Amino acid sequence: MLSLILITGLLAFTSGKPCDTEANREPYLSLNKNLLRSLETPEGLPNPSVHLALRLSNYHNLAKESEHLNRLNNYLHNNLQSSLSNCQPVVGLMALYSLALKSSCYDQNTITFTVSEKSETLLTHLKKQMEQEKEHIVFTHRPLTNYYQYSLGVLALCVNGIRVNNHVSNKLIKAVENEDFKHGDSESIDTYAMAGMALQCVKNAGSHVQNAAELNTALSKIKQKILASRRTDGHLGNEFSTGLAVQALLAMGSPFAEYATSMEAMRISARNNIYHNPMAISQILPALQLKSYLAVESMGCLNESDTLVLEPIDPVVVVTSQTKVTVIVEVVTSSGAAAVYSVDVPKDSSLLDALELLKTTYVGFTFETEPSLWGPFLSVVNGEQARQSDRRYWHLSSDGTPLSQGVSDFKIEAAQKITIKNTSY
Ligand code: B12
Repeated sequence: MLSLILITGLLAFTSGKPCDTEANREPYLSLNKNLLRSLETPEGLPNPSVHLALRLSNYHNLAKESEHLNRLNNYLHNNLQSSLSNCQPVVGLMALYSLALKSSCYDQNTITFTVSEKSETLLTHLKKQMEQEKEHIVFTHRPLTNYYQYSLGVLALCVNGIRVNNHVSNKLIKAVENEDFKHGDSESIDTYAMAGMALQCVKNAGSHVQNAAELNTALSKIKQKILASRRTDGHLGNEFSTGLAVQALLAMGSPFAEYATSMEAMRISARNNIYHNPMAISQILPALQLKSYLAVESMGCLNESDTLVLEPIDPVVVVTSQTKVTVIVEVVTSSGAAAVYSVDVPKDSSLLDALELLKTTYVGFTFETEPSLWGPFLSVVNGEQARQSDRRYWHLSSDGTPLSQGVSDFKIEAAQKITIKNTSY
C-alpha cells in the first residue's frame, strides 16, 4: 500500500502535473466541510472571504451558500453602508464583498450605497475608495488602509472587467519595487501574494500597456520574494500566508515543481489541525484545490456539484485540563513603561482566556478587543489604545518570538512569558 502511494506520488511529481488523488482530496474535503459548518455558528459579520472560498470549491451545498449570500446582502451591506456614511476607509472589505458576489454570479449593478443622498453602485464606490487610497499614497507614501487591501481593491475591480486606472496600478508596482510590504518587522508574504494576483489580473486584461516592462519586473520580483520565503518545511512565509502565496504562484502560471512542497506542507498542516479559524481556511482552501482568486473572473455558476453534506456531529464535551501552567504577561506601553502580571491557567487555554482571568485577578489590568474577520483584535490595554489610525498596534510575542496567531487562537501549552507591546508599524 505504502509503495503504491509512493509510486502515485512519484508519478505525479515526475510528470510535472498536480494530481487530485484521494489522499490529496481528503484534507481539503474536511476543510471544506469545516468552512461550511462555520456558517452555522455565525459570530459577528458574515464573512465574504468564507463565501468566496466556498464558491471557488469543487463541492457545494448550494442551499447554505445562497442563505449566506442573503446574509452578506443584509448584514455586510448595512455595515459597509454605515462605514461609508462615516467616511471610514473600507476598501478591503468592499473588495472581498464584490469578489464574493462575483463568485455567486450575482448582478453587482443592483448593489448600491447611498452617501450624501447620492446612490451609486458597489463598484463605483470601490473605484472611488481606490482613488482616495491612491491620493493618500501620493501625499504620505502609504495607503489609508494597507497595501494588502489596496491589492484586494485592484483585484476586485480587475476581475469584474473594470479597467484599473494606470495611476492606481502604478502605485502598487512602485510599492513592490520599493519593497514596501511589511507586517510588523518582517516582510508580508500575504501582501506580496495579493499584489501578485492583482497585478497578474491587470496584465491578463492587457490594459496596462504603457508600463508593460515595469509590470513584468514587479511580477518577477513578487515571484522571487514568494519563492525566497520558503521555509525548510515547505511553507511560504508562515502556515497562514502559504495559501495566498500558492494562489499567487498559480495565478502567475508557475510550474508545479515550484509549489509542490508548499502544497504538501499545507496538507500536513491541515491534517495537524492548524487551520481552524474560518478566515485561515478561506485563504488555504482554494490553493489546496489548485485555484486562485483569479478563477472568479470566469465563473459560470452552472452544473455545480451540490454534494457537500454535513454529517451531524456529536456534541463536543470541553474537558478543561487539570494541569495548570503559569503565564507571565508583560505590558509595555508607548512610553516604554512596563507592568508585569502572573496568572495560572489550565494548559491549552487561549491567550484570551488568560487575559480574562488576569482582568479578574488584578484591578489595574484591563483590555478590550475589536471584532475583525480574523476574530478579536486586541486594541486597548490598561486604558491605552494602540490606534491603527496612528499606525500603532499591540504586538504579541512569547518569550521573544512574535505570535503567529491572535489572542483567541493562540493556545498556552506550557509556562511562558507573553509580551504585549504598543508598537508602531
Ligand atoms: C495588515 C495586517 C496587519 C496590520 C493591520 C493594521 C493595518 N491597517 O494595516 C497590523 C500590523 C497591525 C497587524 C497586526 C497583527 N497581525 Co496581521 N495581518 C495583516 C494582513 C497583512 C492584512 C489584513 C487586512 O487588512 N485584511 C483585509 C481586511 C478586509 O480584513 P479585516 O479582517 O477587516 O482586516 C483587519 C484585521 O485583519 C486586523 N488584523 C490584522 N492582523 C490581525 C491578526 C489577528 C490575529 C486578528 C484577530 C486581526 C488582525 O487588521 C485588519 C485591518 O484593520 C494579514 C494577512 C492576511 N492573510 O489576511 C495579516 C494577518 C491577519 N496578521 C496576522 C498576525 C499574526 C498578526 C499579529 C497577531 C502579529 C503579532 N505577533 O502581534 C498582530 C495582531 C495583534 C493584536 N493586536 O491582536 C496573521 C494572522 C494569522 C492567524 N492565524 O491568526 C496574518 C494572516 C499574517 C500571517 N500570515 O501570519 N496585522
